Amino acid sequence: MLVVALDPPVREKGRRKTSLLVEELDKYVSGYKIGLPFLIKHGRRGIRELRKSTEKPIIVDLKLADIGDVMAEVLRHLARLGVDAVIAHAFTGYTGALEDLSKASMATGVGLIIVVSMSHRGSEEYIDRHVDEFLELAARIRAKGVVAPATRPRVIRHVREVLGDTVEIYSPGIGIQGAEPGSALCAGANYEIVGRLITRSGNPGETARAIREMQLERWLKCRG
Ligand code: O7E
Repeated sequence: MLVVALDPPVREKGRRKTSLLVEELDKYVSGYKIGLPFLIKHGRRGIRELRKSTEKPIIVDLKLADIGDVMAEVLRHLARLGVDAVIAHAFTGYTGALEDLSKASMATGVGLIIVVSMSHRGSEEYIDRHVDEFLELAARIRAKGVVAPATRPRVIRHVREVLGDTVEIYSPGIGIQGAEPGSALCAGANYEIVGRLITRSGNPGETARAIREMQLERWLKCRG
């Protein structure tokens, strides 16, 4: 239900702190998402340390958008580091891009999560006009999940309607970006991705616990 985005916390100093943070968070979360800020700061060693610190899924958010061979190579590297899933854009299309990524995913066991809409306002200017095409692509390559914004629950509802229960929905935009914990789950998401609300808080473990409680409360209310 709760995936923590480990973009470098403001107060974090050095690698060791990631494992301490994970120790605090682990019992409340379903997994971790790391992206370019984490990778630039901590590199492969950081991924290895994170892998050692938790058995929960690790999602690497590279928002891949390249030719197929390059993306497949990236996936093979990530598989060796024990990563569970990677995030890719859909606009590259199938032939020569997502097709190869999908084959690499099946060969390595690293799942694919495809961006079909984003949480910022500018997503409406371009990305959102193609949601249905992106959903078709996600189904075609047997993606494990898609990204849809907590900031626009109607998009989540649409995605759930089109894809049914076959694909997981990951929703960022909770907290600092304005959406309330539990709101994306009520719209049909499986996971809410939360970053700064947790990583910038004085007590990340307690904040994660409180967010889980808010998620559950809201979920119970919206399910009647
Ligand atoms: O606003 P925060 O601090 O809770 O962080 C949100 C995280 O979700 C951050 O890591 C950012 O990269 C990611 N994100 C969005 O904020 N909006 C999007 O549309 C997509 C993502 C994202 O993670 O995409 C892959 C899931």
